[in-house]
Amino acid sequence: MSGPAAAVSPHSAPVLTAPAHWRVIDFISDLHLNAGEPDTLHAWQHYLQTTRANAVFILGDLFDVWVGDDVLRDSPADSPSIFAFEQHCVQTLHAASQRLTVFFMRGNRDFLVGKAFAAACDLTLMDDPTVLIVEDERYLLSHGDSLCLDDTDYMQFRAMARSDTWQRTFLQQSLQDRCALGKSIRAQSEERKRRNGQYIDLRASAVDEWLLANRCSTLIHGHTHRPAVHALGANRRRVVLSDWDARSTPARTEVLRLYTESTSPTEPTKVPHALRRIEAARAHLP
Ligand SMILES: [Mn+2]
Repeated sequence: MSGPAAAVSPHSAPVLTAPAHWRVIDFISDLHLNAGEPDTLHAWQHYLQTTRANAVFILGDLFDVWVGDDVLRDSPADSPSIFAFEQHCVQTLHAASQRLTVFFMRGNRDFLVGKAFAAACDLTLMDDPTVLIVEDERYLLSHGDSLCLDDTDYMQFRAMARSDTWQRTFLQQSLQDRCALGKSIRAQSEERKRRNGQYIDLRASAVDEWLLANRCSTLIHGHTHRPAVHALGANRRRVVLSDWDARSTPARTEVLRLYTESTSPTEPTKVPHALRRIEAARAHLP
């Protein structure tokens, strides 16, 4: 839909209408894929190969870090690329895109994902936020970080890092320098979290404002790693996705699944739709 830096007014979010033949729609986010966690990578690959969803929406932070789409062109003649992991993930997404429809929204870790990545994966980039209409019901999709307005340090960084100038300057540096810088930005952010001693949630008034402005009753987002359904006023709700960690006990590989009107697995579909949390390994089941 747009380039990496595109600023979108949350008050007139782009709209995507689910085609009538979609029966099952999956939402995932915050997998934080990285070469150091092969179990989570394998769980995600198996999920994409087996899910019965017609469409998968990846709502940000699929990657722990993304330093630029040119990692996909890195192919040294005499040794494997240090970006073999990223290249492998792109192949996985491309294979999935031949079987189902894949959408990708950038998170705060992979905001430098761009058009070359989307083309290589054969997927569709989405703006944050985007309205998804399923059988007349309007869902607002977001990564969620842009609503954490009380995290002032992060909001400052975000404004800077999403600017064209910052991104151009960053992308002009060598891949090695970008990796080092990415690491230090992540370390600073972890340090800030430790100092704050608590996580900062989305600001409730801003959530309300976004939902109202886009005539949606449900916000689906990730980012906070605090899976929950928050009931808001006036029949509105905020559904928060889980992060993934296949090595934790129990493993966290959660998929939020939406069943459209005609496909409720065991019972008549709840109004407006059944939303269920399922484990990735069971994604092939009804
Ligand atoms: Mn995030």
